[in-house]
Amino acid sequence: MVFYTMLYTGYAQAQHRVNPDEIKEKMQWFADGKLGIFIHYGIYSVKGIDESWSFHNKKISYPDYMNQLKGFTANQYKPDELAQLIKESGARYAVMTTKHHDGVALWNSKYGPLNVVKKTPAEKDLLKPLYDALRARGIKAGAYFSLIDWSHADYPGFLKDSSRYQVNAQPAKWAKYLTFMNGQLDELAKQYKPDLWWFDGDWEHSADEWKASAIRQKLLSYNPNAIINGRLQGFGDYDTPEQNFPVSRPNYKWWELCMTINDNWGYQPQDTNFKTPYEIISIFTDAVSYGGNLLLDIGPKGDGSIPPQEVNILKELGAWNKKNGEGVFNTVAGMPQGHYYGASTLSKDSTTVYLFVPAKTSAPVLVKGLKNSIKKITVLGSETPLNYKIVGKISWSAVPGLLYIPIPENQQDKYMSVIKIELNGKLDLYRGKGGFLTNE
Ligand code: FHN
Repeated sequence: MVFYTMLYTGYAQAQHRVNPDEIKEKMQWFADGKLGIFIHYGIYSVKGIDESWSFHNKKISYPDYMNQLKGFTANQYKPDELAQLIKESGARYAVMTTKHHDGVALWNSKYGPLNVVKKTPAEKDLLKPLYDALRARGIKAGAYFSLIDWSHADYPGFLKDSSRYQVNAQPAKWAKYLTFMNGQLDELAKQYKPDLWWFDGDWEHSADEWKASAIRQKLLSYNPNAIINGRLQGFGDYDTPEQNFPVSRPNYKWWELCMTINDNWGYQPQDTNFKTPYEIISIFTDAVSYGGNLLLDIGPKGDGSIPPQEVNILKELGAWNKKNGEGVFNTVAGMPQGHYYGASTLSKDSTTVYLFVPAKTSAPVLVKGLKNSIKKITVLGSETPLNYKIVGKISWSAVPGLLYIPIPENQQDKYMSVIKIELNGKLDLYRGKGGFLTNE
């Protein structure tokens, strides 16, 4: 189970400094894309221990942690197959760890010796072939980058109960670290041109200390359309709840839930607590119904191969997306709570509602407060129109009746059926309290 001894400090809840109106065009592919695959790959998968945190939290000594460099072969790392699997899952983007808090870069950085090309038997750049393979398949390429670098001598943080120095006491040392870190960001920007930057670890310092605004400006000067996640002390483009599913709709316009496929980010052989395809599909559709994305994490083994359970889940998710993707990709958030007890989405022109119905539903599905007349109702994957019934409509009242839709067993999906309700006109909902003579 992922457990961070170090609690996030007061720096964690930075206010958004970016005006949504100014970024909405570049955010469109992200808003439409809905599903990303997160890849936590690093030397921590050699022993199968917590990424970076294991030495930080003193579960293992720093030298023992770094000994994993010697066993990191990546000899089964097959970027083309990985990109193909990501394509098959239906994901529209992928985010690869370029460097975690342990400071081990997955490319041949000229800033410092700590990278897999110089220090491991893998001796190769792990980013370029993956990004090429993703882009060849039309998948956007994202770079996870830890602002924290617990290995770097000029970085203050190291072990959970020790720090090398205080930033305000040694500003020149901190400036040296920022030069190093920005040098690596320049390398990544120039060599790999990420479509999305996924920062992590901003909680250890303030926006001023990181010079977060300058980082944002710099990255946008390389690529004005690059998207920056919300872990840059307020200078990012979208919110990133982690593991915890929001129960009410997040306020910010764009958001993405990042979540492990089992209980850990990186590969850990003892962790077989995989989420089932149904659980993942229901979490995914719930996120989309709230106007968000899912960034589903996988953890390759030390040799780079993907654990078979993860391959299976991505394939099942992909098969579901292939049949039901119309209700998810390129849609917008669904009806407000109260109209349907489940996840829903809308077509962008809001003339179609999609309802997500868990498998093996025997009772008819109920929709409340739908004022529109209905053109047609189908289950995705079938052309046969469904019968439906409007119950309790009072002829002289403006309040709509209840819509009941039975779903024949032979049309139900094995995980989650998607009911497509085509409306006459744009969705029009009754939001009142059941007033007798009025519309309220
Ligand atoms: O500390 C990391 C953790 O190891 C993992 O990388 C996750 C992914 O979002 N981010 C950090 C904690 O928020």
